[in-house]
Amino acid sequence: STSIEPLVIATRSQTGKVAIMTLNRPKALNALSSPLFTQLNAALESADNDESVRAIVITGGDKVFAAGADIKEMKDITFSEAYKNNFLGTWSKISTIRKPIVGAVAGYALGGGCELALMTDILLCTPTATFSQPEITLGIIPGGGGTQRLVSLIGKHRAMDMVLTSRKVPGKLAGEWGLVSRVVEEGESVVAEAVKVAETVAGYGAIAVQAGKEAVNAALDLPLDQGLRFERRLFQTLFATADQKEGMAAFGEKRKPTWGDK
Ligand code: CO8
Repeated sequence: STSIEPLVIATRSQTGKVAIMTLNRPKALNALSSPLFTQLNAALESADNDESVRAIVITGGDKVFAAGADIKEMKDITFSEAYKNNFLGTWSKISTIRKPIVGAVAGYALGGGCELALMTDILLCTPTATFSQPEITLGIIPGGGGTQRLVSLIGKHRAMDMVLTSRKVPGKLAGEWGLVSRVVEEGESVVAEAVKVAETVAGYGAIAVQAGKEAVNAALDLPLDQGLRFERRLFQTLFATADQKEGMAAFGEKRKPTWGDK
């Protein structure tokens, strides 16, 4: 067939509330090429702007997440090209998405693959997944936020161990370290579990979900006093929403709330 396979397959969960994005370069272990990221960014942007989507899952499927940036594409890039074209500059678009993103990692999450996983909001993996930053073995360092995000997640010494020795961290250990939110049972589909988690979030009011994501992310940027003030202001703001009135009324009336996202 001459049809061109998409590098990112966008589907929906059964309820239609969760947009599922599956990296699709199986022959290259989902190596993250520029065209792949262009497609991922476009899919993310369209999901973020689509009212029917309430949560997003990013996965490579139940075999491999991503074996890193595409080394074959990168190997001959010069400094001037990288600088002029802002190489990797657009790869962090995912961190500007307002809707919650659940990552599902099975198999390799290496280099940029590990960093892409770290950019999600809730992260699930299998016990035998492999997280690693092997950039040092290629004469480079992580370029997609790995050095910064790992420190806040697992602390300086473990981050240094990963970045400077290319240590492979199995999913089970990643769970113990707090690199991921949840480790699924051996044999369970991490994609199916991630969709379940995304459906849970998708069942809540979209405004409170967006505010929760925004507030938690602020903790990474702000000193504690400013972060607390930001959280309190957002919290107070939610009393202007119909969803707050509905949520609390439903509690009193012992019924399920109906969110209007208003
Ligand atoms: N880039 C390009 N091609 C790749 C990559 C990659 N990162 N990883 C695997 N492939 C290709 C292989 O070349 C091979 O292709 P071919 O059949 O044409 O030779 C195919 O995928 C299958 O791979 P292997 O035959 O090597 O499979 P194995 O099971 O023997 O080994 C490994 C699997 C261990 C994962 C091995 O492929 C490997 O070490 N890959 C490279 C891992 C790596 O170093 N990743 C880091 C890349 S640098 C990086 O990510 C910089 C981050 C930049 C920031 C990104 C922001 C989000």
